[in-house]
Amino acid sequence: MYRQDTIVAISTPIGEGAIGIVRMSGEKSVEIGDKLIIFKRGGAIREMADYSMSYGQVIDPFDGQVVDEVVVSVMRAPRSYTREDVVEINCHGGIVALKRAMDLAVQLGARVAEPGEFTKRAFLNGRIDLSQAEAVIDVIRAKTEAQLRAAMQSLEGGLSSKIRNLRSQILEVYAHLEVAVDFSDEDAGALPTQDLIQKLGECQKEAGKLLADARRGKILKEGVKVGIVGRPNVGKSSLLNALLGERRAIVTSIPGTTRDVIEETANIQGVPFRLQDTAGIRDTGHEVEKIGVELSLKTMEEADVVLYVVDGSEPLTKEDLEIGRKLGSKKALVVVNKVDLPVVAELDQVRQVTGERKEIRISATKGWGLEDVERGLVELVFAGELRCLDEAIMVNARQKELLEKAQRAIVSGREALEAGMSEEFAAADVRIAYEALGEILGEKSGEDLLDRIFSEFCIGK
Ligand SMILES: Nc1nc2c(ncn2[C@@H]2O[C@H](COP(=O)(O)OP(=O)(O)OP(=O)(O)O)[C@@H](O)[C@H]2O)c(=O)[nH]1
Ligand SMILES: [Mg+2]
Repeated sequence: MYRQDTIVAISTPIGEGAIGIVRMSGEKSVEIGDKLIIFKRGGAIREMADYSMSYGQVIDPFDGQVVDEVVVSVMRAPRSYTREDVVEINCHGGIVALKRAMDLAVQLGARVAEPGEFTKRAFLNGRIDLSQAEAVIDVIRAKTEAQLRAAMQSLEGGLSSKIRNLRSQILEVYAHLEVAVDFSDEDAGALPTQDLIQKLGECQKEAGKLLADARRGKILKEGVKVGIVGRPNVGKSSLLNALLGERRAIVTSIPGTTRDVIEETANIQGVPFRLQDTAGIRDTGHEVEKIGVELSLKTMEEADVVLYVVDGSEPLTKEDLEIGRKLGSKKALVVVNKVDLPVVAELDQVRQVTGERKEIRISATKGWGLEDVERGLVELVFAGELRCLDEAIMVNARQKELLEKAQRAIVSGREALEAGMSEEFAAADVRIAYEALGEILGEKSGEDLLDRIFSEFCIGK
């Protein structure tokens, strides 16, 4: 259960830095801080105003040695991250001083915090709900601005308020259904079944929209896997480098240069595209290259989108066409490279295997056509709905499962009513939906669930 003890952690990354922060939260943090820190101008943390800072030294109270020069701030309950008394000690960012300050706080009665325990306390003390607490991880891990925006929306309660709205609509339906069950013969003010069916239809739509926004959030978070494939020497690695704007992969005129899959993320219109350069696909007796080719085929299979690269400056080979055929039903762009040289490849034959897929002519070395490739990728993945990315929400696996459960229960409740079954059945379904949404907000969450969620956090958060 929730412990009232005082926790301490180094809240900044471990390593050299300009400053490093030791953070304490709990009833005794001011008292412990006062035993640990001496201010140059006298005074003590207990005398400091809320949200103010003071300059002092961390002194080892057991041997009187100066540990570090520090700036201390204090935020008292309930106006703090955890809603408890919080003391933050800004040390010089060296690991030895930070560790020593933390160890001393422990010797004076604090306990080393578990990962995410500060945020867990913020949740347990009612400052944020569970979906907001979970958003903190997404904010920390955001790799692009669009990701950050979506995560911040959840942190600020965007997801919670949508869930709460949906939940209150569901509650209304539930109340009417219960009235109908309890007072079946009288007119007790329950809405007609037809109205309830309609209301559940609206809830279903709302849940569907949340799930669609969540799918976009997932793309923002995990990125789009793009497999760059083709036969050896067509310029796959050159294309990777050109899209990244740096020399990441080795490029040579020797076919079979790339052996391993090289993945780098490019930020295209705010969306992370995980570009995967692969070994050129061909029949080969060379053992290392053979493994590379197997990896290429696997990458192609697992990609969300494929960039199928051919060399426009040379006649096609049977490998080119074989790879084209392997695209199957994959989303892909046909990239004709090396168009700075005369185009001699029989592109008609390519089109026969690639069908309707868009063809883009580029020169990876001259940087021609790269924007077309980027635009093509975005169009292929979002089919013109990139605008909707602003409405993307970050939903983790746990939240998604619960949303889907609620959605299923709403559908089943509506169907029960439509089939003319007794209101009891619909009421049971609607109740399941209501509870599933409550779980997203963290109502009635058991200790193991909380442990699992917060253990993903970094220490000191
Ligand atoms: N003229 C011209 N040459 C290019 C272009 N793109 C790549 N090349 C050259 O083609 C050769 C092969 O390029 P890579 O990028 O290594 O080709 P790859 O497809 O990664 O080859 P593997 O790793 O062997 O499968 C190099 O000599 C590049 O300089 C281009 O747009 N124009
Ligand atoms: Mg290569």
